[in-house]
Amino acid sequence: MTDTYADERPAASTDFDAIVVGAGFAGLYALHKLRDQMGLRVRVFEAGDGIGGTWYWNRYPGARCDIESLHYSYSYSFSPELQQDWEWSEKYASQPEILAYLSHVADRFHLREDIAFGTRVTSAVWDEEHAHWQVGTQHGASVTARYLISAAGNLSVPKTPEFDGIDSFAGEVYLTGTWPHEGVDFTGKKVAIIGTGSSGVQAITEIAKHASHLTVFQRTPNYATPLQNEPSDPNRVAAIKANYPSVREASRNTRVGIPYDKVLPSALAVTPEERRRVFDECWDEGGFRFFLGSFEDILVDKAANDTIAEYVRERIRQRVSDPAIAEKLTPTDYPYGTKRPPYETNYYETFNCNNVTLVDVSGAPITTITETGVRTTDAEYDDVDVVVLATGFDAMTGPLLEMGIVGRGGRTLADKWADGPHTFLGLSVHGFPNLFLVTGPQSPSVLYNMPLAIEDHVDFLSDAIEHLQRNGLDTIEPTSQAENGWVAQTNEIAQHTLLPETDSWWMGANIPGKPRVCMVYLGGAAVYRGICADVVANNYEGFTLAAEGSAARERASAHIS
Ligand code: N01
Repeated sequence: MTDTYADERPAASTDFDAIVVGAGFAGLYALHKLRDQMGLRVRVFEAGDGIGGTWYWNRYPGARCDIESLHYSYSYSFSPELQQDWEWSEKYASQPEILAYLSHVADRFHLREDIAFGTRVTSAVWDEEHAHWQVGTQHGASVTARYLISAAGNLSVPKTPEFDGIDSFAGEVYLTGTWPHEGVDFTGKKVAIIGTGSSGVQAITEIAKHASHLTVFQRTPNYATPLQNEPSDPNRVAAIKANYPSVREASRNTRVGIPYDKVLPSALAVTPEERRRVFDECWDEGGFRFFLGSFEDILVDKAANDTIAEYVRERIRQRVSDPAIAEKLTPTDYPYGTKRPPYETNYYETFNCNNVTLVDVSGAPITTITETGVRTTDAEYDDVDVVVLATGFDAMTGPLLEMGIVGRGGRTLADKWADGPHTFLGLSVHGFPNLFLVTGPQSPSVLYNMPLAIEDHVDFLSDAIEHLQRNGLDTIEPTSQAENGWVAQTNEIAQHTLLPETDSWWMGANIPGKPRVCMVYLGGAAVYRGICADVVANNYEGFTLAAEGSAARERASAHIS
């Protein structure tokens, strides 16, 4: 595939005003906002052959969102007409339905024409002299733009498998994060799946319905709780559509972008009966309500956490017939919610089926994918037709470090982030002017309803660009002082929670050798939005705004002559 934009280059000091990397939720909105509302010249580079980002790649069986599509609104809010027109068929949308929604958005706003598909960005170098980014792609093209916007997602680089021998396996191997578009027929096949995170839990339940045998390799049991999916209720749909602006406003003023209105202060301040009533209610409502809708202190007080953890354990034991299997499926050695909890539909019941075997590899790690199956340090599991890797992602920093970003003085982002991410507000980096990270590390991102988090960041960066243009400025860059303060604040907030205790991708601890540091700002979306608003109100406090590069020189020479 070749890039198609070479002959479109306008006669300007840069090829484009902005380059956006990625055409998922973030890239599509960034393109619409910058191009259609601000009149900028924008090019989107997308590695995939279609729009959708995470919903383009993750097509594994059972893939589905676990934030409610309508009520808590896993969708864009920027267009009231779009909100009214689109109909979600289920409480929690499936991957095909979300992809259809994004496809509708791309068509409705004529976005595809400015997206170069099948084009991965391989380098992005800040040109100090001209104050612009020089962006290279896998096809050898190189273009310039004043602004570089990463909309590359938080979970878009699959983790490199830690096992030897994958290439020698005689059967089929699939990664949940790069699933074949034509689908996979598991009928009558003997399947091995590795990983029991959100992807694994969803895939296991579906694959077990078709495979002749499914062997599940579990290293850490998860606290999976019911999704409670159901068809959309027309009365509820009508009520929300009649009140969309206030629903959105309420979402944005919460911790995670989901307006749970019944959260009580402490699990320890109520009677055991009341606590159980609350947990039962959250369980029955399902999804994130169980994780974040019960008591405020679940993620900060170990004793409070023990109460919900024990509740889930009890539920698991009730649902799994064989007590020995139930024991293996029950997490005991880390607090509830310190790994991102999966949501499920009949996951635990799947292990009551005769065609499903659970292998606990916590004490005997997988070493090799052999020609015929999976080898651990103490056993061999042969006669496998298909291996499915649901082993997760190099989250948050992975997609940014893959892009070959080089800032002022030739310093690479990889070098700057050698001990973990350093950002201001999770959307900008000192030494990397005019670079914006949509839902970057150290923003609320993955713990804030993503479409809303994305819209907030795109609105912030487009306002900043508008501010620069209005004031005849070329660059925006956080000061090192502001950045250091933000990193310290993010880490300090994390230390007040239970999250750092557990190995999770939130902590970078799922990748051997990756710096262990909290990747998410845990102060909550509402607080974070207030901080961003103050930064803007105080004339971009924490940022240096400057006139530099060719635009400044052109203005200066025009002035002299
Ligand atoms: O990845 P994960 P995921 N040997 O990292 C195991 C979002 N998401 O793709 O816990 C054996 O959670 C690993 O074991 P352990 C959501 O934010 C959302 O499932 O490291 N096992 C773990 O069990 C989610 O959190 C949705 O001990 C190995 C699993 O692989 C995020 O994406 C759906 C191993 C990886 O779990 C990532 O989820 C899907 C090894 N060497 C995903 N290496 C919804 O919206 C790894 N594992 C519903």
